[in-house]
Amino acid sequence: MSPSPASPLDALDWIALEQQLDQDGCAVIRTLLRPDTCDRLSALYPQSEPFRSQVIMTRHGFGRGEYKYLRYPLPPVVERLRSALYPRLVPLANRWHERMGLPARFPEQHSEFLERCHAAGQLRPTPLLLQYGPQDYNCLHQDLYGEHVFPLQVAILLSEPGEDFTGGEFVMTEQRPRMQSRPLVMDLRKGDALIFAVNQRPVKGVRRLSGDHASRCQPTAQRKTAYSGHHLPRRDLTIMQTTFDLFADTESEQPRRAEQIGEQSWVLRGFALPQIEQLLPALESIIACAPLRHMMTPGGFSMSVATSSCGALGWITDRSGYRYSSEDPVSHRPWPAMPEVFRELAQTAAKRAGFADFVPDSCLINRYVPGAKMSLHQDKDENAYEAPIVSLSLGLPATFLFGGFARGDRSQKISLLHGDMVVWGGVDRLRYHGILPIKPGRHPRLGEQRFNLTFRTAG
Ligand SMILES: O=C(O)CCC(=O)C(=O)O
Ligand SMILES: [Mn+2]
Repeated sequence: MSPSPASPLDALDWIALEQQLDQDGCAVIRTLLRPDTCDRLSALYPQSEPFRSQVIMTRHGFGRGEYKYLRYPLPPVVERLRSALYPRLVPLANRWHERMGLPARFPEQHSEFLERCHAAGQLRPTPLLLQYGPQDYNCLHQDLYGEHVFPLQVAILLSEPGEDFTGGEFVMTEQRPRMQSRPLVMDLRKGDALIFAVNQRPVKGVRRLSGDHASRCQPTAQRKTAYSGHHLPRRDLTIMQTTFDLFADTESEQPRRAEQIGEQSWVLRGFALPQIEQLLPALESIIACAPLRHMMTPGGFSMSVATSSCGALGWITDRSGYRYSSEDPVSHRPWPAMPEVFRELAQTAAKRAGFADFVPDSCLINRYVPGAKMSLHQDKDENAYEAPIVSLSLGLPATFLFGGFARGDRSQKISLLHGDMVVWGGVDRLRYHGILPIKPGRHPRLGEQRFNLTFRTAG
């Protein structure tokens, strides 16, 4: 049989595959790609043209190894597989959603689903090639890229176990309510495709969400050839993986530009990106000295964001109110000093927005995980309002609400991405503002979280 690219799908027993997916949350299609097709895809890896970005996993604590996201136009075989597999999986995806009480239903054709993703700002393709060498691994994780999530994804092994590499098993765990999580080790060969749940699926006898995690881990992908000399061509473990949705535009590639959002208010897109390699380690060391904590509002609620501070003064809240304090109420020590790279960035951003003499003495650090938010409020715990507010967004995208001078005034909705800054002051200094609940996602640098740094002159 020499099938045309889509025809192997027709020959498959989709009833059995669905049953398997229902039962285990994953199913294997044997030899979905022929060995020569696998080799052609793996051979793309060293090239740069087919890819839009590369992730070195150690840099983000994701594991060890690297992966590259394919750019549009996708290699024809990937494009065909994605659109041919999707309609086969839609009935099951819709059934899962119905059983889990999730409102979204998926359209029949992949092109229609892509349109829906586009409308929500999810524009970038998610197919990727992962490459693991000796000792590389990938920590357990989920692939969630935006608001629209198709509940099933596919990984195809492009290398031959035992020949190209040893180890490197694909592991999935399933978290079950009130039970130990169940690990599954997949036995895959070159060209085999694994269809698996992205995050949640219904489980028999459990009517509500199962809290199921489909994840993978590659312990010790070791080349057999590694033992026989270093001159052999490097043949590692390569995997092609794709979800059926699209990436939200979370990457640090937004061009630098300034957008005026009020008389004395600006969004400075991508403003912090040139300093990002200095900013992230500085942030990390502050959090190591003054760990993030969920503070209590005066009304007795725990804030959904976790906070810390650096600089002479740190913003705090507890049952006795909102205020600034020169010491960390947890350690009773002064807050960590404000790193020079923070101060300089805040000053240049303020200057760009027309506030030449900004001297911040406080930097509040807010950490949002998906679902966390900040209700509309004014920043008015500072001693004086001459100085502007300078805020930096890092990690997952957020929708910033920028309102008027009364809580009920209409707000602009502004999407803030990694590296964007917002400055407001002067006549706009007391505008109401807030953050809508953060959508699920995984930022390539910071994972499943957003950080906001707010620079103020408080004292
Ligand atoms: O997270 C943000 O972008 C805003 C934070 C904020 O307004 C605040 O902490 O006062
Ligand atoms: Mn604020």
